[in-house]
Amino acid sequence: MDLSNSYLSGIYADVCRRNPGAVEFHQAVGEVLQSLTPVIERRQDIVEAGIVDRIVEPERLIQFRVSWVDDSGRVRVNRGVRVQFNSALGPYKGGLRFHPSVNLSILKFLGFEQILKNSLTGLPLGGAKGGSDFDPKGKSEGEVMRFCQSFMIELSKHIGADTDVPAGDIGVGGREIGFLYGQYKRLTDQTTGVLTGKGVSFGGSLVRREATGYGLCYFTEEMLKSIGKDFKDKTVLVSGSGNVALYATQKAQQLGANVVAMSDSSGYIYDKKGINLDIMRQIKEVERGRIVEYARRVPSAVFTPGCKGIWTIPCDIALPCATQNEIDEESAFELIKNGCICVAEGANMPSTPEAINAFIKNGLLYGPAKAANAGGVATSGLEMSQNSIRMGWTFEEVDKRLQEIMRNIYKNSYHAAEEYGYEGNLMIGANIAGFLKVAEAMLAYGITY
Ligand code: NDP
Ligand code: 2IT
Repeated sequence: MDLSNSYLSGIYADVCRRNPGAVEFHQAVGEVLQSLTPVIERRQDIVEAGIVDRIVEPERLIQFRVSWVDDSGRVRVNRGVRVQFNSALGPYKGGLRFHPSVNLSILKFLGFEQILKNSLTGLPLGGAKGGSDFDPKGKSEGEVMRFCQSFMIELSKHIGADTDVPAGDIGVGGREIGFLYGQYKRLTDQTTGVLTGKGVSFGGSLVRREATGYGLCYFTEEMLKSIGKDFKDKTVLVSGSGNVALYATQKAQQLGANVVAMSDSSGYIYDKKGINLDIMRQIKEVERGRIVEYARRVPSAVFTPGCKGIWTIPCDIALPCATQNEIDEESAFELIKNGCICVAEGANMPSTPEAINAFIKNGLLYGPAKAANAGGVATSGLEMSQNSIRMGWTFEEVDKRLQEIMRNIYKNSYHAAEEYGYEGNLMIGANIAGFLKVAEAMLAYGITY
């Protein structure tokens, strides 16, 4: 990590020392610290109050054992974690990830980015993340339910509608939120909106399911508008085929784009004619199947094993919506070589630092995750508001608010970059705009915090 400011490089060194081996966390912190260089040069008050020193250390980290019994009667043990990173702006807020790769480094990087993302939404939300190394793949419905119930027995002691409000992420969708919420309700006798992403019949918000993908496209529209372009007739690649990817595809198609490829962890499909989203949703949402199945059902589609190859397909716009570091420098150069003009991140930290550098140096529009994918958590914030007033808004009402929020995030990120001398660099702008709001709150609270 090349940090020219000695104060910031000292903080980075401390983070590395204190979190040995946490490479994803180091990566996320390094990017933000680099972006904050011009702020630190102007704001002695932020330096003196140790705001940056404090923001990189989680306020609280809870780790617990999750025991459950599989269908064959065997006792299984997983690890559960909640990283309550920062509550300066509101209750801790952020998703739960269930995936075998989950570890403290990944949850800290996600929790850390969530602080700034949630700040960008303009809603009163702190930052958190949690999850487990439990792998829902190949598990029966009963096993997933028993795992979720056991997970919530411990998590319920640490969350609450005004203290910490979890939601979904990789491996945690509507089904898991239902099991988790049902168990919380049973344990506490509370029907407050302690989780978001709930089913609409029990307090969920319309548009929450679609929100991350839709919000990503609304943000991308703003980026394209800045160079006089839009989605119409553009060729788009969407990696992943989970919640974010499916609804990014839906909105991009509604806006006139031709989405030609999607993927999962086994490989990608290329369908020149454009993805048939009904078939894809049937395979992914209903059958929970593998993406190769799409190529079996759609004659114009070709399946290729391995996920990286998706970035070699010529496109105008790339929307990575699967997982961290899925676009490395080599893939970035493939995209650039093939004429891609815009990369907007639906997943969290999907581009490596080298890939981001390549995008920016080559003049692509680059929409960083914490701005571009904030529509999901923003709509979670709207779900919390609806729960508090005991009312539900219409689809159109929530969608309109989501669009406004995404436009504001674009505007604020753009202006922050401009103000600090990096016009057009949305990564620096989003990091600065997100940080400053949290910093002002922490300055006001004093130092015991
Ligand atoms: P889902 O579990 O619904 O889908 C995840 C998709 O990404 C699947 O297609 C999955 O393939 C693929 N994937 C997951 N891990 C890997 C991996 N290690 N290598 C390759 N492919 C992988 O999750 P979401 O759609 O909710 O999340 C996708 C991304 O978006 C994540 O980065 C998440 O943090 C981010 N995000 C999610 C939000 C939300 O509201 N859900 C909000 C903001 C960001 P397979 O099925 O084969 O594992
Ligand atoms: O990464 C994210 O922003 C999410 N997984 C959504 C978090 C939320 O609380 O809705």
